[in-house]
Parts: sequence; structure tokens; C-alpha cells
Amino acid sequence: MPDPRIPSIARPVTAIAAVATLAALATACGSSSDGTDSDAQRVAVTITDDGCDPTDLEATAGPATFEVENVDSAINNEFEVLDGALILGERENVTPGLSGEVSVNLDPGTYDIVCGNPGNREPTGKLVVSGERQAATTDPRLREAADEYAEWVDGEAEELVRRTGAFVAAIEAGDVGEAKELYEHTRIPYERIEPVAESFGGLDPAIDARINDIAQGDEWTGFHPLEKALWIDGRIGEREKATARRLMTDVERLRRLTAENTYDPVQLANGAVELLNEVSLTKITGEEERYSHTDLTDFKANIDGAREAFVLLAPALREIDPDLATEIEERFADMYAALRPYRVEGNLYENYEKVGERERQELSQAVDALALPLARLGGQVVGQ
Ligand SMILES: [Cu+2]
Repeated sequence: MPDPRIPSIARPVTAIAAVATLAALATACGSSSDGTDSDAQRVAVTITDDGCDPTDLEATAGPATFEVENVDSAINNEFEVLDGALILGERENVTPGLSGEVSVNLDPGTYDIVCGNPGNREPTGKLVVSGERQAATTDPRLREAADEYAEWVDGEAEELVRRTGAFVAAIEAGDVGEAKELYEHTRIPYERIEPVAESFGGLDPAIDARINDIAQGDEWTGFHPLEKALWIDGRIGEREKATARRLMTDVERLRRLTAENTYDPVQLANGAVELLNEVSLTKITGEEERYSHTDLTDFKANIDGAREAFVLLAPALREIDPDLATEIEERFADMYAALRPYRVEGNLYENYEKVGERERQELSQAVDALALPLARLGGQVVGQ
């Protein structure tokens, strides 16, 4: 998936670590609906054509909120903090003129940072975190939320393995009709937990890459080459059977990784935001399921995944910031109301080709309206 490396630009190391006045904000954070978040330190970073400005960042261990701004870069639009191959936090889709936030709990150490785009996620600089390791979360309700989320993700991964097993069996049997029947249903648990898969580096591209994500000479694997074979070519050959077996191995690996994974409450909030980003970047556009046109079913699964994370955080959020809790609740209700007319049965939704331009716009607006308050969730949860 990543494109050839952009040469790193030699630049003097500038660093900022904007530490907010802890005491003042700590007393105010019980009811901060004014957009001021918890007592996390705030670190400003600007996305430019060349990477991040400043190129390298400094922070102290503990909760941190990165304020990401894109003034005028038409090339780059996302910011990531990487712990080796793992994505610790990211903010995507920050197009020119926009800004956004991502909150994370930082342990001491050196991290790679990326100011890039979906086609280029090569590190552009470093983040150096000093100080003592901090306990991530002290609020017992948030810890409970994170534990319950881990269990839920596990259950979804298990369901994914089960459904993929049936789908792969149909491919192995060369049964195009049966495989097409199972495809849409099979992908639902994946789309619900996609940010977790994404956090494991190469696993998401292996399972879910589209043809345009693949660098020349790289092998295209996962669901989407099978989608193309089923809907466009209408045939299953040895190559597709091999792709299906590889897919099975990859989803089993995902399940093993989720089984031992634990979460920081702020990751639930970040995952919810990423799912909304997924919807606006790949579902509204019809990019994700361009052969089967099952985008709306993925769309609903992404929303369900975000909703699960929110529902688990909600009891704590209602005390931290009741207005934000209510606002997110209402926007979720609007989102589901906007999707409802397209429901076919169960969790399956209308063929996206039948959804007109104006209707797509309406869905997109509901997503944006939900994404806005949801983006403030992480800042309220981090450091609690
Ligand atoms: Cu996807």
C-alpha cells in the first residue's frame, strides 16, 4: 500500500510541547462543553507538502491532544503517530483549510510521526516523549468500557472468521452464486472493527485494499479482488481460490491479534472517529464496493462500530460532558434515521447504484454532522 518513500527533508529540529495549565483546567473539566477538553497537553502541528511542521515534536508522557491543521497542502491530509508498525493515533481527511484533533496517552520513548496521505504513510519526522510513564486511565467506568470493548471486538473477530469460513468454502467449491450471496454479510463484522485491524499495520491492506491502493508490482489480496472476480468476471479460478485461502489466514491472524489486544479508552473514541472517516472517504463515494455496490451495508457496519464505542464510553461521558453526550446521541439518531429508508433486511442495505446524487449528499451531511461532535470525544476521555 505505501508508495515509494519520500526523501526526508533536512531541516533544523524545532519542537513544541504546549503544556496547558493543568490545575486550572482540571477543575473546569467536569463540565467543559465550551470545547476546552481535559487537562491533556496540547501539541500543535501543521500538515505541509513536505511533511509535518515542525518536522519533529516533543511532548511529556501522559495524555496529549494533537491539534492538526492543514493551511494549504493539497498533497497531504493526514497525521499519524506510529509506535513501530502500530498506529497509536491518527487524524485523517484534514484537507486544506481544515483542522482537527487526535488525543492519545503517550508513554516515554521515540515515535515516528507522519504527515502524509492515504497513498503515502512513510514517516516524516519523530516525536520524542520524555518524563515518567503515567497510568493511562484512572476512571473505573472508562476502564470498564475499554474492557467491554475488547470483548466486543473479540466477538466480532470471531464472527468474521466464521463468516469468512463459509465464504471461502463457496469460493473453493467454485460456486459463484453462493459466494456472491455470502460476500456482503461476511464483510459486516470486518467493517465494524476496521480501525482495530488498521492499527495492526499491514493487516488491513491485506484484507481490505482496493485496486487503487496497490503499488505497482504488489499483489492484490483480500476481499476486493474476490469481489471483482465474482461480479465482473463471473468466474472463480485457481488464482481466486488461492486468494481466498490467504484471506482466511489473514482474518484468523486478525482474530489472534484481537484476542490478546487491550485498549486505552481514548482508542475507542479515536476508532469511532476513524470509522466515520471511513464512511465519508470510501462509502459515500462508492469506492469501497465498486463491483458489488454493497457500500451501504459497509456504511451501516462502520456506523454500528462507532456507536458501540460511544455507547460504552457514554456513562462516563455523561458526567464529564453531558452536553456532548446528548449531542452525539442525537446525531447518531439522525444518522440511523437517514439510513433507514435504504434498509433491505436485517443488516443488509440497498444497492448503492440505486441511491441518487441528492440522497448521497443527504447521507454525507448526516455523517459530517455526527463526525463533528464525535471528534471532541477523545479530548474529553483522555487523561481521565
Ligand atoms: Cu473497509
